[in-house]
Amino acid sequence: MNKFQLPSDSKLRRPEFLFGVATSSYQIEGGAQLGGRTPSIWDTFCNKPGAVDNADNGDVACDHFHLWQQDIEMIQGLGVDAYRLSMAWPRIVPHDGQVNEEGLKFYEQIIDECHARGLKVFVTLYHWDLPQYLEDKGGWLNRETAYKFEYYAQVVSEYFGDKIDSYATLNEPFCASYLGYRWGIHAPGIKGEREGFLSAHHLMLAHGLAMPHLRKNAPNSMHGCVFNATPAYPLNDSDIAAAEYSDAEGFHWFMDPVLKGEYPQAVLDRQSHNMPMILEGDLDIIRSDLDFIGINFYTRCVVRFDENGDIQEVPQPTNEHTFIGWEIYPQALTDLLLRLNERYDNLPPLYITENGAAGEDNCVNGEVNDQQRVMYFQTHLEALDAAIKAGVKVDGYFAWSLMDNFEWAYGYKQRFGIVHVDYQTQKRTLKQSALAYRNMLLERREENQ
Ligand code: IFM
Repeated sequence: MNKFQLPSDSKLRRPEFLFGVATSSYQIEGGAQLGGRTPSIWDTFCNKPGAVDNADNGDVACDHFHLWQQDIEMIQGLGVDAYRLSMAWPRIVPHDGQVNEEGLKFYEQIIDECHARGLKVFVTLYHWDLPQYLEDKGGWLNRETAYKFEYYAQVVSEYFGDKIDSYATLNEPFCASYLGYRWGIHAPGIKGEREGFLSAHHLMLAHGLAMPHLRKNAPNSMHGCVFNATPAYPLNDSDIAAAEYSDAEGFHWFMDPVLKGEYPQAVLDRQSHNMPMILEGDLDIIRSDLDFIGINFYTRCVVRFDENGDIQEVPQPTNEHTFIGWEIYPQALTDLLLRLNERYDNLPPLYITENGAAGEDNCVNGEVNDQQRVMYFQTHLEALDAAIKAGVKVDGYFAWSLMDNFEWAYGYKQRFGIVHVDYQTQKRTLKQSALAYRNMLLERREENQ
């Protein structure tokens, strides 16, 4: 298939529906010691023996630090409407309280180039590269970090204002807290149940503290927050409560305080011994009216209660999986969006800010035949369309990722790009999925002209 097919009545054909591609700073930039940037927790984590597959790191990554211009030209060539990127906090505030003009300028040239090429710019302020100097003082376990983030958000929004079309405070606070501070598989590599929930609360507090600055400094931009959700399904009828709880801890825990001003009771009860100190007024800060919510969706999970009453994930080996081991189950995207729509009365418009598949892609004679990814996108676009037709307001979709990049603890082996990167030469090659995306978008553009 050399083009994603959208049926004639597809809601994704509307000209106002936005298509894009997404990346994040640490995963693509490289230039780790250039332009005044100081280390982030990921630079430190990558140096820990055994932390990252193959001892890979983001020192060079896709060398976007030098190749940004050609990369933006390539993005424009895909026919997308928008580019979602993140800013590296330690490039902008490399030392406590000290702003790096060069870091701001680095992103300014990228934003200007995108605009000159007709691309909207969606910026995420925090995609996990916390400055190491803050981790040295406790990182997200220290309440102060939330106020440091407020300062950083203020600096960025004062400088760029409405020039950034869309601001997201955080990307996937689930990963930043649970993977980083609860299970220790992401930076900074801390393991502790209490630490997981404490860091989560401070991240959400950081979101809430940043919001008024974003509103004030960029009154015409959109403001939101991005959550990942892996919806749970019960293995048997007796496991329905297990699936409900899995969702509660997995994503209601992050979305409820923002949209409802409260944490889900089921988690407060089950994890009462691990609960953080929630100060009076914190939930008023976190609760915020958003212009959009970003949803990152990749897969689902099937769960059951084990003999101890603990929730256990049950692999589904008969279904197809991507190279990273995630089940392909597009129906879960439709189900998730419908469930969110039902749960929150005040749900703002949604964007699918990430969706994609990992492969072990090889470039052979200048071609990358990533058929599984092509099918993945095709079926997920259909699942998204079904949710929109059933009444969920979704305004855009971003493919994860523009190009192969540093996939955190998996290093460079897991390739999520629609564009292949040869890390020896930094050559970019459009995979079949990129061509299918481009052909669909060009056709849609012609139709809408
Ligand atoms: O690569 C990551 C991204 O940084 C955050 N969301 C999930 C992606 C795939 O694991």
